[in-house]
Amino acid sequence: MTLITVLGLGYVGLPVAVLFASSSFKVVGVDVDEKRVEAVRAGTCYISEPDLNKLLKDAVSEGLLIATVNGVEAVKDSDAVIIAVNTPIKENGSIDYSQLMSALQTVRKSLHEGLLVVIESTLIPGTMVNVVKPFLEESGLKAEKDFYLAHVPERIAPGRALEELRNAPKVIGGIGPESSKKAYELYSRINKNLYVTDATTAEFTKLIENTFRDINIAYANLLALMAEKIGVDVHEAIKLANTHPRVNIHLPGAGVGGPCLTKDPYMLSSVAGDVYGRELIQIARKINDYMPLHMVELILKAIKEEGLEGESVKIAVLGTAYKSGVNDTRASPAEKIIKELSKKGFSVTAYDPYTDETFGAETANSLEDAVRDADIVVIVTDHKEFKSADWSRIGALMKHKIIVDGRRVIEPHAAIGMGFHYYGVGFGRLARA
Ligand code: SAJ
Repeated sequence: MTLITVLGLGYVGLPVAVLFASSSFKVVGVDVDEKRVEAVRAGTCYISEPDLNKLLKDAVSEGLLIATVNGVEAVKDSDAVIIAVNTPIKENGSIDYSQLMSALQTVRKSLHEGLLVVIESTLIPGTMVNVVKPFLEESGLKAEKDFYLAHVPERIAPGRALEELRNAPKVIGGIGPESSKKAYELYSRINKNLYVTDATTAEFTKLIENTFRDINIAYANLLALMAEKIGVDVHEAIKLANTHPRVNIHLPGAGVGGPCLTKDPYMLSSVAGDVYGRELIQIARKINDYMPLHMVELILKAIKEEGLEGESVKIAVLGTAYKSGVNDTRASPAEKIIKELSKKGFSVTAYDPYTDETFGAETANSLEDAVRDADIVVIVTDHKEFKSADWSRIGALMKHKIIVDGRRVIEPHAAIGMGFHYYGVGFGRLARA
């Protein structure tokens, strides 16, 4: 039976480990965090993903998935090792490879003939060839000859991990043809939709996907800011523009969060050197990073126009997760919005049906609790629970019926029809009339 070690049991590593274990592999999950290891051993899932809980429980009870903090021992007996650790961005904008290097150190200590080493973590183009390969070859073993090395970048969107691991196309970037072949064989057991290339192209591919999305969202956000100036409704304009068969403008909003789109464009631009036009990537990031502050501007505008200045304004923030349907709050626009509002001395309450994180705001236990006596409701995340909420009841609970909608959760004219004063990203004044 093929034995796989997965290094890093986070948002990517845990679903990967569980899926391989439920596809009849024997999997050892390794994490430096003992709490995670204990949780997996107990069959408890600490990540909210559809079906993951049950598959994990089954895999553990069948003995197909075990967990340990001892990576060196685990790799010793393995046929393949998959590295799924974080490669986060540092304060100064550079990429922190410390977790990756420590995982590679673990692998190098137990590197042996025939081992396939796969890295799913996101990498700066050139890392596999210039960093990973020489580092592992210091063991005396040669890649492509004694062991195999491939980059198989993770592509899963939180909230759809298992489904995407099984069905979303996956790029296999071997350091050479033998490595690609071995990685292809392994991944074809869980996913039939595989595309083979070289390691550097795979690294580049991963980054250009997320940067494409970030730039597209930035364009939508820029249009939203312009629409507010011109007075039109950006959502209506985008809908109309998208009727063109070759146009697909993304959605503007309260900001771009999550661990990927906020980081990968920086990783990509780090290899741009002096290429003409490289600023495109950075300016898109800047626009998207500005959107939470624009939300605060809209809130201040509402306070002024509604004559609430000088009063102790109570604001209810709906949604702290970085996107709809997940409990993940990493780099969520809500953090910036809440901190900025609290700094200004407003009384801020936050509610999210998926997470308890409130970034220092007062915690509400229900939507009703959050909006009761509030002057302004601020919608940051487009959770389905907010879309289907009874907005006339919400209005009845509020002190002032003012909405600042960052995600077009409510149709503005429906809200206005219910007596709300509606402010929204990209919703211009003429559109209101
Ligand atoms: N957002 C907008 N407007 C849009 C779409 C999204 O403002 O039109 C916002 C969301 O609200 C969220 C942020 O962007 O705050 C990011 O959400 P997302 O759904 O675009 O992406 P992620 O970060 O959850 O996952 C992305 C995915 N990449 C692409 O779609 C190209 C996923 O497939 C990757 O695996 C993941 O990054 C990753 O781990 O790299």
